[in-house]
Amino acid sequence: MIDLYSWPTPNGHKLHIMLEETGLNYTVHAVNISEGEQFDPFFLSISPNNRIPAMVDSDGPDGKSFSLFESGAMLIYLAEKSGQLLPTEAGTRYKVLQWLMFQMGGIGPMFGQSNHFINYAPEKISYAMNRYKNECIRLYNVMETQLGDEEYMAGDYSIADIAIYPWAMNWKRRELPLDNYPNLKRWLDAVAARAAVEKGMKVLADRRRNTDKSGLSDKEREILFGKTQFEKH
Ligand SMILES: N[C@@H](CCC(=O)N[C@@H](CS)C(=O)NCC(=O)O)C(=O)O
Repeated sequence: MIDLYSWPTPNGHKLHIMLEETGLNYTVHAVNISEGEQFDPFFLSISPNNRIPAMVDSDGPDGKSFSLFESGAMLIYLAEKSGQLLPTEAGTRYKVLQWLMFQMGGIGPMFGQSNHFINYAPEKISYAMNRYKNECIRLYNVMETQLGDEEYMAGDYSIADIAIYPWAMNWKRRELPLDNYPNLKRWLDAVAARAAVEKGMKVLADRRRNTDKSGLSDKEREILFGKTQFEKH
């Protein structure tokens, strides 16, 4: 049994989709990151970086309980546990891992910062907004080219698509329409049409509320971006 600790954000959705795709038995536990539950001592014991998602597998390596954080590592772990969505043959495997790392090191941090400066920063800092918007455009172009050559990010549908989809689908938050990206749009539609993706994107949906722009209270803003983040826990 997998206990998943998560919240309905792009990084959480990666795992919701993966668990639905693989059919592994799981229970999801909500960690309300706007209320500071990511600083709860139990959660920090399995996720010392105070970020969702994290998980505990009661049947981990050697049959022992095993915990893991960082969504990319978790996707690889679940792919290996289930024998799905990550090929074993070296050539195709590293291709998938390459695009997974492209998400972890590029899409996640850049889209995240773009989102921050457009939607949450108390002042409009045009240098920062442009810097991250241009990085997003650059990453869109990389994906557009790749998806002109391949049906999915690394050939067949894989954990690379699962990692990228929840970030790419909410393009409105980056104010970057997809009109000039037909391959990206085709891929988004194909991934969205999968039953497991539809189901995964609905996990914890009842806990989601508007946290755009003015949607955050001062307390939530303090927890997510203020000194709570920099104190030693
Ligand atoms: N590199 C991490 C990033 C995880 C992450 O940034 N999670 C966000 C939600 S999408 C979070 O937990 N934020 C809580 C906080 O900022 O305290 C991963 O891929 O797992």
